Amino acid sequence: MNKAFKLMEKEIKLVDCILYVLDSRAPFSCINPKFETLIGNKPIIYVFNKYDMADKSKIEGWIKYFKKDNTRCITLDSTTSGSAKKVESSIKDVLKDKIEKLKLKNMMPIIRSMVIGVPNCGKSTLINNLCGKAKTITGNKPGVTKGKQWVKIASGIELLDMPGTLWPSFENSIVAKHLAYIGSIKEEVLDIPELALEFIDDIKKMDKNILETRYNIIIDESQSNLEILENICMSRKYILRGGDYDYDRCCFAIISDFKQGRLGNITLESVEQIKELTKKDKKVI
Ligand SMILES: Nc1nc2c(ncn2[C@@H]2O[C@H](COP(=O)(O)OP(=O)(O)OP(=O)(O)O)[C@@H](O)[C@H]2O)c(=O)[nH]1
Ligand SMILES: [Mg+2]
Repeated sequence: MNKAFKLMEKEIKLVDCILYVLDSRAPFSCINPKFETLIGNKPIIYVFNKYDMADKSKIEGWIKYFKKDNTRCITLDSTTSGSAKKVESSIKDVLKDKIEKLKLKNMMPIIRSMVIGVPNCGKSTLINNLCGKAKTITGNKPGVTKGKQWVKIASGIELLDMPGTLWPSFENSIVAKHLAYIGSIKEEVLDIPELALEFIDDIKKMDKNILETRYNIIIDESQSNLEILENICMSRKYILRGGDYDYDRCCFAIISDFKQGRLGNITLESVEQIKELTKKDKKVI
């Protein structure tokens, strides 16, 4: 991801503002600590994308947390046609002084915005929504956009689609886990069975009802995560020919269910967890 970071460093000089796309299922984990110095004092618009898949009350808390003088926050479902109009208004509003100045000089105001965020958070989908056409390639896996791409939208705004950026090592293991759950990290480099057991543990602590409803199981306090996984195997009939549990299939199915939103509207992190999320425990995924 160093290449993408260098590209960003180079292109950022050309833009007037930043559209920082966050996945509303893990908005804090989508903030790259390395970006702060790079962005400097360019205005930032935080887009809480995939809002349709999120826990709205937790997002309310995050919006209060993120809102600073020079930042705006927008909630968005980029897959709904026309929904990104509010992003356009926000860009114009944040740069109204520049637009006014150019108009006074009888110049056509051109506004350039760079769209950044972790892989798979919906950057390209958001751009397509804004221009009303599939001008960029999208896909439900990380690393779809490989290089920069400028896209013009009707109202004099030019958007720069960028490859998703991750940081080479994660200083916080919760952040690393959350980015894996939301599909920002390539499955090939993950230990899915281990991740699925962690996921069961996290969701069980958040609200065990989510797992009980989806998989038609009952969870009691004394059960281990492995026992819960085995119950899901039984309930889903993920059983191998010899009668053993098909753990691998079940683990992939659970992670995929979350990624596809089949477990309901979930936001994995809340503002109250900020201490846990910022603690440096140096686990590298
Ligand atoms: N439900 C929902 N899905 C979304 C939303 N935005 C994007 N998606 C889906 O998320 C997946 C990733 O979207 P992309 O636009 O390719 O993501 P990206 O950030 O450009 O990804 P990279 O180019 O890999 O960094 C696609 O399957 C989109 O349909 C949203 O607001 N809601
Ligand atoms: Mg993309």
